[in-house]
Amino acid sequence: MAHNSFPTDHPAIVTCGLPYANGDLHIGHLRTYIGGDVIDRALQKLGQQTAFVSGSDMHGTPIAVNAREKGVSPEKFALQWHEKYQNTFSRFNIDFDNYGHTDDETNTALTQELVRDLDERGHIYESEVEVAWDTDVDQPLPDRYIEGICPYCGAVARGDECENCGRHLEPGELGEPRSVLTGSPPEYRVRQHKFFRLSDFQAYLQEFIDRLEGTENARNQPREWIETELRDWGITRDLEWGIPYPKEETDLVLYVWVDAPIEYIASTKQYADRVGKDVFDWTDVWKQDDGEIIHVIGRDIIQHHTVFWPAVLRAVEYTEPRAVMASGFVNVGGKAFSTSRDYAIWADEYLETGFHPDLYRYYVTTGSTFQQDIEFSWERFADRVNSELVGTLGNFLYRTLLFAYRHYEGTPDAPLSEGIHDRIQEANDEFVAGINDYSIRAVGIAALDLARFGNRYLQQSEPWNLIETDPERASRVIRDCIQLAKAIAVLIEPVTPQKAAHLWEQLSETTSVHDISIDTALEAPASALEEPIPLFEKIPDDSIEELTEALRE
Ligand code: B3M
Ligand code: ZN
Repeated sequence: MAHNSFPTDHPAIVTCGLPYANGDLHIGHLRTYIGGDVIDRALQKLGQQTAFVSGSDMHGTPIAVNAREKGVSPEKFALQWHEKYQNTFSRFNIDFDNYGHTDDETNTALTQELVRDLDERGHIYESEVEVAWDTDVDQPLPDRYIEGICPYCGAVARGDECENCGRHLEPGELGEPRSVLTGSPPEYRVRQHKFFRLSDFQAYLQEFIDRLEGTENARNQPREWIETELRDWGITRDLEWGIPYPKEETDLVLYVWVDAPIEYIASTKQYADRVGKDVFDWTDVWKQDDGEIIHVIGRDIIQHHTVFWPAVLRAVEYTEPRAVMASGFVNVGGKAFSTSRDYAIWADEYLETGFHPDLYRYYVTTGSTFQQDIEFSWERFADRVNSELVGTLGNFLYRTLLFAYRHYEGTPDAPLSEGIHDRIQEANDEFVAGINDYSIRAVGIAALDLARFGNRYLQQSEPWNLIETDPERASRVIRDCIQLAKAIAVLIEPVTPQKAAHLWEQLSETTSVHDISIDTALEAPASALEEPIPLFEKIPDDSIEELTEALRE
């Protein structure tokens, strides 16, 4: 089943991996959310109906562990972070249509409904497992309560997941286990737990992975896991914090990775309830044979989104994901950010520098392909802002608008040159092709290349001389450049939405640059223009030195 190109007739849904409501977000985390926001905005520019949803991940042992350390309830602890995230996302212009959380009523009810459904359809069985127990404090040690050696790669890992090799781990798989509460080796006790028959879905998953779109890593990495034996998936935990298993026979809660992705559906439902079924029908996305679900995630959670999750969706007869876009990490000085060593640039810290959020959006979107890791340094940031945004984009726009304002008080009355029309059409085509390839980088590059082209065109045509020697030709060149400026605003909007809106205003456009389609890039510009102001400012060297110093470990 090959998918139709975007835009399609179905509504699409773009989701972002749910952040654990567990601590501050750094600019590395933001990469996934910016990526989701860019692809969502870009799809809309193609005329695709979309909803962009996510939510906070409130459950799981890390939150239970940290809340306990702070002496507050997990609920209160997680809700505080949830509120903080909403604020951070909006300050970075990450514009979700709905941002819920996994502990809210919609998700709790839907999760229980789907698990009951799985149970009734025979996809769940009960089995005895040996659960690690800390005898010093007399409590079970699920997931992150325990640390040990990953059986696949030998690195130190926590109970349910190895950060080093990205594998999901089942309880009991860790070598040399230790309790994170007391450091003691655990005792193992036999408990009854629920398992999802993942192994039944092997053949399905092998086909699914071949038709999955998105970034290559999301298709290639799981192949090995799907080809070899698929172990059934333990879906309950001995915890108090979580969504209760929906049958009274047990007091277990669901493993956090069961209810977390269901929030994608719950969040869509909340959005649909708010705007009304005639505007957005959530079942058109989630209960269709062929739907447009695009998951944007970090590369460390590929297995959950390409193995467990599609199997669950299949089991309850919901729509399978069309695409998974898995982002690389953001490294500083060649090293990953580390929350525990406070080695990170926090989202708040970035905002406190006074740099516009769109600058970072641009940096992280266009600096590498989405799936590659990207290196961040303040020097490199300043270099790219100064050369690409100030030197190329800002320079072209300011020169054009100032010339137009001074000599014509607006767009000169002249026809658009055919060559320029074609060049803009080419940029539009690159944008469309980029999106169909899930390349958000291509979107930013299409706009920047247009500015490069514009600068060359100005340089070669020299309208400042033509205005004396060939005024007709001069007006034509400036008319062309205003069209290029308009096209740049349209194309760059997904990447730098606020800056694009400022540019749109300077072009005296009265619509919203967010709502219009890419065809607008070729529509006639407004005739009267105000005096322009530069869109981007050069970052001085000394501010960068200070920031770099502050980041040293
Ligand atoms: N809460 C965060 C992570 O592991 C996790 C994602 C859930 S997405 C359904 O990166
Ligand atoms: Zn490992």
